[in-house]
Amino acid sequence: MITFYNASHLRHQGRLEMFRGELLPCFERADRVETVLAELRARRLGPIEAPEPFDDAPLARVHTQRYLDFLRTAWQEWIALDPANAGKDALPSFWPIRGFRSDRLPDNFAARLGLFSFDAGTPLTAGSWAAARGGACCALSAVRRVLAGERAAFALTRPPGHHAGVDFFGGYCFLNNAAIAAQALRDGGAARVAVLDIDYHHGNGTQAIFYERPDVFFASIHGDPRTEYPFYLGHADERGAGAGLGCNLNLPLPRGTAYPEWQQALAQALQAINGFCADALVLSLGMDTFEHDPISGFRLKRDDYYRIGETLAAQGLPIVITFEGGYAVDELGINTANLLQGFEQAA
Ligand code: OKP
Ligand code: ZN
Repeated sequence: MITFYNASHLRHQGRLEMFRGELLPCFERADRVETVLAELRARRLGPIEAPEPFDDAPLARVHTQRYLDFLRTAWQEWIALDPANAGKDALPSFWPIRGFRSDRLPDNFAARLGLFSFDAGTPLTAGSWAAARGGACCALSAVRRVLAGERAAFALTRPPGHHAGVDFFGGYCFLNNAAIAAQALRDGGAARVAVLDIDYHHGNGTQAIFYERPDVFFASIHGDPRTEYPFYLGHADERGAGAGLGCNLNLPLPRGTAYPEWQQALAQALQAINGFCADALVLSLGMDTFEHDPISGFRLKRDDYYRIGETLAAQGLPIVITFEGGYAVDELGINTANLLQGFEQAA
């Protein structure tokens, strides 16, 4: 399988994230992607290429121009507040919750930072825009290959994307790579596209982007939002709205779920995707379902990932894979390569 990797991900290295009243070192670290890259190379799982360049147009198919402009200029504005900010990351601490106005852009940068975000766990750094953009270019390059007839392509992206919405960042995500890929597949001729999200955390951004769309099906298997991040979306009764009613499937599972129950949810999601008659699949590949993930609660084991890869290959659709979460860095490369190898051997 071809992998797209962009070294500019190294420019996004958040320092601290807010958790329960203290600032902790970021879980979303650059070595996550480096360990996956090393394992793919060691197993010779296929060519590794740099992404092709793309302009902002395919990003603006998913995100608002106002949000993209904010991301592009955010760092300059952050250091303009105070030159000493160059040594710190920007973390929001104000948000326009119910009853506040979000139609007016505040002049104050800290107020704008909160307007375009939903948590204090996603530091914006000097290189965040470059890194996120490079990741989106990996996803778009993978789409281009699949549209040209390749069965599968892997975008080894970080920061991840599935929590980012039309105009907000959060959950370590800035640009929604899976949504950008799904939209690019649509724009490239695929009439119906399914997004399958198997990250431990619900892909609230992707769901919201396509919630009223009949042409993009979203299915997600994740920790139950009653107890798990992102808390405010991802319940089983969210089935789509308007023309998109019936095109959203959430399969929340309790903390502690192991592979036998998890794979039943996978079979259910794939059955729904079959019923939708998708022409192409985007896989939001979060690897934080692993039993030793430090921030998640499922109990998948390393060999389970071979089986997942085989199951996805048996499904038969062309597939664009975007990398999402996964924080057990020591095993992350092995687990990810297991899934891709399982796919390749069954494809
Ligand atoms: C991003 B992705 C950890 C708290 C968790 C945010 C989790 C974001 C997950 N101390 N906070 O879906 O893997
Ligand atoms: Zn996750």
